[in-house]
Amino acid sequence: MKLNIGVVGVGAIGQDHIRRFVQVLQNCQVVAMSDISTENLDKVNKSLNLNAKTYSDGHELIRSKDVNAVVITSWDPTHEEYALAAINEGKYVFCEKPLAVTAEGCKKIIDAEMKQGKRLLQVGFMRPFDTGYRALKQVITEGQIGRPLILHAAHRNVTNTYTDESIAITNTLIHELDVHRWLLDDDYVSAQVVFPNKSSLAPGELKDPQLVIFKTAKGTIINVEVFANCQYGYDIQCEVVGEKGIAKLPDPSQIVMRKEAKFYIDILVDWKDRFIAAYDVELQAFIDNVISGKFTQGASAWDAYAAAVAADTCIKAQKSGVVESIVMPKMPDFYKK
Ligand code: ISE
Repeated sequence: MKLNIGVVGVGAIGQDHIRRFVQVLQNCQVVAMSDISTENLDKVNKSLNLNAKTYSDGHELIRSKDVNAVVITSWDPTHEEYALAAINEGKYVFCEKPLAVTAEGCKKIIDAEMKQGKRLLQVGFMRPFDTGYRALKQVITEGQIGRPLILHAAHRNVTNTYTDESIAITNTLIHELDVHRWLLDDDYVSAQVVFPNKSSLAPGELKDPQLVIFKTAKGTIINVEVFANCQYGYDIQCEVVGEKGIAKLPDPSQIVMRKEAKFYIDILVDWKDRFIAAYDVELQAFIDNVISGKFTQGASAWDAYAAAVAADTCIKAQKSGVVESIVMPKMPDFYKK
């Protein structure tokens, strides 16, 4: 079986995923694409030698009989409406993160999926497919460092156009909210946000960086530095301090250079390159999930909801400055793997 994919939104990540479907992944073809820019659509068709049908309206693509799986890579605030529309059509969906920008939005998608009576949707959290994060999880799960006590993490982007600190939560920190929960097999119980001096290189009034501190149900303390305009590179760090030792996420392997009296390793700048292999595995997993009829791999709408509940609380904590409780509802059996 070949999956007939329609892609909603052909911005940076949309184009990158289309390239994967066309050149890297098995058992799929891109039959349709939508975007507000017809110029972008034509460019993608041409550059990949594709002949996908183009739409200016994502909803029209979703209704098309030719499409059996919808891949949503549009602007974050539009994910919810497209995911809901696709599920209500009974179509399979791969939705980039965030599934919705609020927990309430994610909950609507959960209700719609449960109403269809079977899993239809996978969310684009790719880090659990990264070999580095997988190795780190294995070390923790095998008890090699003992009980995790503290997790230190950083999510740094070169620059960003965010104008509001809350977007650094829903668009950026959302990855850590998902991956740390998966890594520690735990849930969050509280969050606090602390702002150091604002970087003078961050645009306008944006308070950047920010430090987000969580406590988990099992008692681990997590701190994540979110720095949207760090200038020097795209840098993802994660270090788990356990009772018996420390385990650290490996940096991407790069050539080590000795040159002109310096010893150095390049740092990536484009976030799409940092997890390039993980994106491939994640999207092949989606195709395999659909073909096998069993969503055994990848993040579910419930995982996205759990991350969004924590994200909502972080945004509240940005404003209040105090420790805010996170109350996670119980996962329905429907989402148990
Ligand atoms: C971007 O949207 C992503 O998804 C990247 O993975 C993330 O690291 C980056 O901060 C986001 O802007």
